[in-house]
Amino acid sequence: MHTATMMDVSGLRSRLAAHGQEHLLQFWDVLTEGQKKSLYNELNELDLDETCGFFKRTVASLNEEQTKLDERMQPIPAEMHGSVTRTPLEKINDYEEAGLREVSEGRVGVLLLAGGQGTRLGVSYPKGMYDVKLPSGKTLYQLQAERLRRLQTLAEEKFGKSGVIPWYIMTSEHTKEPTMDFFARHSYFGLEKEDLVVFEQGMLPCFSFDGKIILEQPYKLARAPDGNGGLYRALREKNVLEDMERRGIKYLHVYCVDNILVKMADPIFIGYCLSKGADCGAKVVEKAFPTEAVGVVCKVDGIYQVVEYSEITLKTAQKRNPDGRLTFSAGNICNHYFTVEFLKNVVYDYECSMMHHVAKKKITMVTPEGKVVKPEKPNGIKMEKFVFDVFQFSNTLAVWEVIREDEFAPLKNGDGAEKDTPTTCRHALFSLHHRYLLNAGGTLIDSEGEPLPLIPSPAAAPKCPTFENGNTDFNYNDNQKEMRWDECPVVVEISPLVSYAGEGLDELVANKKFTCPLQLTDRLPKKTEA
Ligand code: UD2
Repeated sequence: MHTATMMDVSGLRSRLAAHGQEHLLQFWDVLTEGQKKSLYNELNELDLDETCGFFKRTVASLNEEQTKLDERMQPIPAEMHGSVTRTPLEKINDYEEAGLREVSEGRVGVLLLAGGQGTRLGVSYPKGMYDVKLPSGKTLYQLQAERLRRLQTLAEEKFGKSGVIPWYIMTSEHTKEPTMDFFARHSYFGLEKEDLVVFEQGMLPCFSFDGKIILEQPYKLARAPDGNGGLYRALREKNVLEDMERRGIKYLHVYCVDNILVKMADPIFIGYCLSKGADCGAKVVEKAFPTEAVGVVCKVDGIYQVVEYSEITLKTAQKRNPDGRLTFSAGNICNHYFTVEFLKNVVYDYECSMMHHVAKKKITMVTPEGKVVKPEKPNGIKMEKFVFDVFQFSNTLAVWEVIREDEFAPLKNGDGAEKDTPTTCRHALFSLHHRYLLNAGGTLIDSEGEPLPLIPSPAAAPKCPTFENGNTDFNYNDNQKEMRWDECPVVVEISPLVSYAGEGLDELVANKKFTCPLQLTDRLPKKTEA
């Protein structure tokens, strides 16, 4: 009773009506007092001008842009971007050294985009907590934390100075608490608690196609995170840039959570961007096929930009050069470099002018009869900004092409899907670590003592163990289970605490033979044969 009298419902009703949103109070009379209070507060705090303005602007741009965009797109010329495969090793070493120097000086930070809802993977917890069933049972968050620790050590060993790489983690309403609890439960995986800065991005109401905000419950709006480009607003509103400045951070590696091979604060990428005097950078891989779900780095009206896979037409995605290669082949892998100076400009001067993109989604909603339904086809839109949309404000964008097998294996779908699953991620990591082992002079052998080929044929397939519930007992026979050859050709896992990217393995593995499964932890491996 008391609460209801405090609420100016008729004032709220007329403000909603002025924006065509009066339906949001359609269940008012049947709500409990608690529900009324909750809905009233939610609506009262909503900036209706801004939110409805976003919707109008987003939809208007959608109607005019689509076909025209295709005509305005141009590929980036090959000579305009660097590539691991076209750069001499000495040069790559120079880049790496420059990057490591910055790490040792404490001028490099990493920022993880972890506010997504992971709908495709179908888990209710943050993706970073996912265990892809490596022999060690390590989650994506743990792998990332350990790569940071190792990189700090490498920089210190090289330059005699220990710089800390602070880890900024952007979460959202759904992912913040579980992420923080997870790290606390695991003692921050050996990192210092104060070097982890977890902050939350904004949420926006979802709209029906005709511009009505959707109710998820009779007393609650349907809301979704405002896209990974919500980063810029969050950096401002949560004072994150101040934290970076206080720590003396000048360069930031921004990446998405689900790439099991991600090279945290990759010193080569940082060194390359530094050498170009870039304010922004993007890592790319050559697109595998026209409809691969990666954006393409290109020029639009002469300005560097990423055109997202959801916004490129099939015709343009399929376009080929005379040599048969895809015209738009620079596939974005959501690994970006920014100078903090550039971010300051974006956050304070340009963020407001960045447009939202439309994602048509199935949004849980309440019917006029008050029934909560999960629609079977898209019934509304989520508005999202994209992290790479700031490239348009860059003076110098550096594009660095890397080898897919070394650096890109995202976890998007559950097992059973065709690609980007826990199995493909595991496989990619084993395969990379097998190459690290070979490069360091080690050999993997089968039960007959024959070397395992790098790319095994069905006939050469070993029987592979599975690792349930983080089981780290490597009794091969006990765990043995037949799997398809291409699911599990080799099982080699090298702890990031032992090696960040293949370095430092010689003394452990040179001239030695190993059988699968092999796990190199910070201790000497168990299965060694002279
Ligand atoms: C992203 C890239 C795409 C390609 C692909 C490679 C964008 C917009 N698209 O597409 O071009 O590089 O990755 O894997 O970057 N996230 C948030 N807040 C949100 C939404 C997402 O933090 O509101 C995070 C999410 O947790 C993830 C990252 O952004 O770490 C990318 O999100 P996604 O997996 O939904 O992106 P995807 O695969 O559509």
